[in-house]
Amino acid sequence: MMLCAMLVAAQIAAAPAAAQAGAATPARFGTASAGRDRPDTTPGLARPGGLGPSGDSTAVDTIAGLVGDTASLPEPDSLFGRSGKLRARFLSVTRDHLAIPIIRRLFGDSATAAPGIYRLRESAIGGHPFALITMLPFRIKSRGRVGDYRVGWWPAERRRERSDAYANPDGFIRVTPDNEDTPVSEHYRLRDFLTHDQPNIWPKYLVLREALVDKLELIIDDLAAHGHPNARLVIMSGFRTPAYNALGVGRRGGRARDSRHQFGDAADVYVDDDGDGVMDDLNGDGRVDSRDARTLLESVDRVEAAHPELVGGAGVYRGTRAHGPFLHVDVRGEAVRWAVVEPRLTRHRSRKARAARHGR
Ligand SMILES: [Ca+2]
Ligand SMILES: [Ca+2]
Repeated sequence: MMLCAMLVAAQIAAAPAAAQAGAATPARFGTASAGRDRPDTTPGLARPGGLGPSGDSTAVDTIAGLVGDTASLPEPDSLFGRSGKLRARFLSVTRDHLAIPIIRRLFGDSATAAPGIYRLRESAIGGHPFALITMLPFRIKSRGRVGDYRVGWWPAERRRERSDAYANPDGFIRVTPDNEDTPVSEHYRLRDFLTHDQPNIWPKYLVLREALVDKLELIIDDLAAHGHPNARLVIMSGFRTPAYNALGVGRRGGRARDSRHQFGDAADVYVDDDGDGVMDDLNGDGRVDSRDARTLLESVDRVEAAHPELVGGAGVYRGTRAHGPFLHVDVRGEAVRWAVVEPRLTRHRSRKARAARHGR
């Protein structure tokens, strides 16, 4: 049976040569010390949910070299991630997914030629939508902006990076009103991870790592296996541009200067099945507090035990007037835990947080 060879190639930005030149630094993971990441409580909550119709509908293009047969389909993990629920792969010149034979076969070398979103028809592969998203190279940013969108400066642009995990991102995903509903996984779309600022500036630019998306899907799976089927895991804050993150750095804002949110591999999340905008009573004790975020943390612990390559930070946060309790989760490459919880738990938290800061 022949694979459907039609792709919708849309939102192709001009700068193909730049996409190939490749000045971006690969995000390698080594040691990293702990850092606290505080929430982004800006209104405009991004939520997973029903995926809207495709916003990309401009050019329909047939790219040579896409025709194959179903016998050549990959092992599920190679395309859909460890969760089996990824619906997009991000391509940069430093993370060459075209090295994966099936991606080269499906999308062809052309996908590296121009940043954009290359979509397979849903019937093409396992009945799922799937897209290859080619990023703009990091070096396209100029004077703290990409186009009209203000991003600021990443830590490694200003000073020596504390570790490889804090190198500059690979590149940017260009997000427009027409493509923001592009699924990146079964439960999440590009828009769910956008920084909550500059509402009238388009395109926006997004830094996002597949490993984070994969981990969030695995957490949803784990919750299902532990009494919380179809959990609605809401992203309160995903990617934060350094410019936006800087607004909350320090004691008052509580954000970490080197926050993982700037690297597209962190999200502040909570489960909100009842849709009231705050964490549900996950542990069933009749109250909504940081213990419910701890229940979510137990899920993260199990996911990391099963998938050590997805380890990262996890921080429990109590609710405030501005937001309910939530869990910070990231994939920084080193398991780190901290908590900012109710007063009666503070002493315990402080000890753990100190230990985490010292890399224990
Ligand atoms: Ca709720
Ligand atoms: Ca509870």
